[in-house]
Amino acid sequence: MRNRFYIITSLALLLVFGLSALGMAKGEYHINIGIGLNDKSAQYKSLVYFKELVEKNSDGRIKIDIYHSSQLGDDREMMEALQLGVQEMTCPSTAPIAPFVNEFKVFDLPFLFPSNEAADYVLDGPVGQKLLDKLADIGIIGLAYWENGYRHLTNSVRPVQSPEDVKGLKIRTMENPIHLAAWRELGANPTPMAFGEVFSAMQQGVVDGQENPWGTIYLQNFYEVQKYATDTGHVYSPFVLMISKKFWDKLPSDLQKVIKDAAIKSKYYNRKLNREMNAEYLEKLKTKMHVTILTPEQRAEFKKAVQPVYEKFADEIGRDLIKEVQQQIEEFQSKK
Ligand code: TK8
Repeated sequence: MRNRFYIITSLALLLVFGLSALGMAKGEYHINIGIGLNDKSAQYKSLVYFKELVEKNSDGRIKIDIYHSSQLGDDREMMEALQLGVQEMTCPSTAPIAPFVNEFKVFDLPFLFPSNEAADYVLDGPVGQKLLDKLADIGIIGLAYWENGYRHLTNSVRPVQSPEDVKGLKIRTMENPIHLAAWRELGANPTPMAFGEVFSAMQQGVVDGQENPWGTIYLQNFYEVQKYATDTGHVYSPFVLMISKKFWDKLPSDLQKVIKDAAIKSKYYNRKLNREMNAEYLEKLKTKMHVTILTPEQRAEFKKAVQPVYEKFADEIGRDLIKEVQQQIEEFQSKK
């Protein structure tokens, strides 16, 4: 009888200590981050940097696991999981955020930002912050703008030098009405699709082309199923590093600060790395694909062709918001 008592107590103690040791190893708080890109992307590498900062500065109280290549779902599904509190973090482009928070559509306007630096200025300024804050209404905390970058067209049919060449091409776009409208203005036949399906859709000929930054085109092996690329740079895609509000509200404020600080610090890391990688992979792609580099006059043709989109979506986005962003861009340009 006695023996049994001892055995049971020591087993119970073992279990309690064992679990708490496990708990310590795993951290008091556990964050799963999911993204669509693979583990070679600047985004993944920046998340590793973020994870290291958070784990170190929280003294191991927060433990982070990163899942790449849409293992946890596509951008829309992951945002829904954040709302429900069943996934803690993700980092989508602003385009798939727009169906959740309408104002984000402003960043989908083609040829809006004249440079990376102009984008930084607007995103890090009052308008950028105002939009991040709006995410709270849908149960998400926007931590920082990271960078996906300028998007460029690829296709498997022909070299593209003018809007004329785009006519009839079946182009995959992100799930966003402004992107669809812009490609329609160019005479393309656009189809919205989650990122995880893009490679096989191109491989099977369901679509002729897609558009993404150079790093993605190279690192996701898109060049294996796409012959032609053009540096259209038709839109700049910001990423938003975001966290579930349900999870956030449970965190003590010192740990919220650790996460917030790490998000900002890795934002600078991410932008620098992303710009270096996009430049490097453009050069690599030139050895794998037929790459057309547009003259400023040729790019202006594309810009002109998509202009109707601004007026068509002005009311939906909000004329004041568009004006505010444009004023910020002008402010940046005049400071240069
Ligand atoms: C990855 C996406 C991707 C985006 C797209 O989850 O869907 O084309 O550019 O990077 O956010």
